[in-house]
Amino acid sequence: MEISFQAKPISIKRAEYTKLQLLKSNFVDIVCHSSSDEDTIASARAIKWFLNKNKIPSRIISDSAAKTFNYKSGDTLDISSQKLPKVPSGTVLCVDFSEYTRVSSELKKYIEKAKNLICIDHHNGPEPILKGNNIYTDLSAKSCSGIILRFFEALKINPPEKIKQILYCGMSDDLKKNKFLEFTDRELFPAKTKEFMKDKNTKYLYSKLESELSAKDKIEVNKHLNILMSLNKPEKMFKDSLPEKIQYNSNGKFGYVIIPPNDEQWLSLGGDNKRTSAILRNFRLTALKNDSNLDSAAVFYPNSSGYRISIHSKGNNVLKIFEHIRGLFPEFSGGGHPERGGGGNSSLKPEDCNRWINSVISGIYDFYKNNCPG
Ligand SMILES: [Mn+2]
Repeated sequence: MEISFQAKPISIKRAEYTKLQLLKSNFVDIVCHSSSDEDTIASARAIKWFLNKNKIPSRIISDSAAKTFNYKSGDTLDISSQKLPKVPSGTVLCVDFSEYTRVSSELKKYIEKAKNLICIDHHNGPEPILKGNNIYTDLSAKSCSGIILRFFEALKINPPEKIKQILYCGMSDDLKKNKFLEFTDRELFPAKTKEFMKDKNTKYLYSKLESELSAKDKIEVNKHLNILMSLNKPEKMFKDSLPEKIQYNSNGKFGYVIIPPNDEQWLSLGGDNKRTSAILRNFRLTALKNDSNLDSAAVFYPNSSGYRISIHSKGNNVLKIFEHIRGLFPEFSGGGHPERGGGGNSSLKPEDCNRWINSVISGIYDFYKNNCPG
């Protein structure tokens, strides 16, 4: 039997084996990874629909309150991992992850006790849960939703429109993260990148859903995913206010906005969440694009655990900047990639926040004084 479960067409034998594993269960716990995203939730919901059709009871489990992430969340999360019994009563199916590092230690203990365990995934990691026939990983797949769609295709199952719409959402969100799709504030629908066009399987699966869904269904999903195109009035006002608040260092290489700890506008938008962070990200990228002299753009903002900085750099200086701050201010914690990163302190006390902001800003000023004179 083939080992891998490809986002390319799946062999009927392979799909039938998975189906059998699922349908011989008296109950299925469908587990999503921590910080559940659209792809893991979509995969879980599609499998739950399939089990339900076959009269197998199941529930969806996650460490985090998935309802803040996921599309049409009403019936998403059946049980949080904190409320689980000690031992699973039936099969445990992990979707969109296959390593223990993706769940809490409580959920890990629960998964370990399963008598029958199955994983469907498109990631690879250092601490795999399973080896053998019950793990189906396809590293070529750009979303777990795509693998689920291939599973249905092999079994000649045509899911209802609602399930296809959910899979379209899961797939689109992962394609966005993989930079296969790009959402802008000019078009509701995402642009397909060169990488997308080169990937035959992704192209096939995405186009299949695109052609089978109504315009209304697709618009609904893209409005949900494209935050910048669906801002409400207060969010739009916040977005427009950011460029007016920008401050610069003396040579104009570094621009930043400070959102004070008790900023009313920020709090009325719900503080740090998926929507406000999309607005802040757009601000940084737009500032960099519109100002050729600017090398990095940052926002300082409060969240529930303390005070944070998020920064983008055109010259790929983020990690160098963080290293420089640490040289002057050893307790600074931050990381990420050369072009974007973040850091934070873990105190909400105003005096700690102010001291932290001042240290970070003076560290960055010092970096640009030394590295980009003029
Ligand atoms: Mn995924």
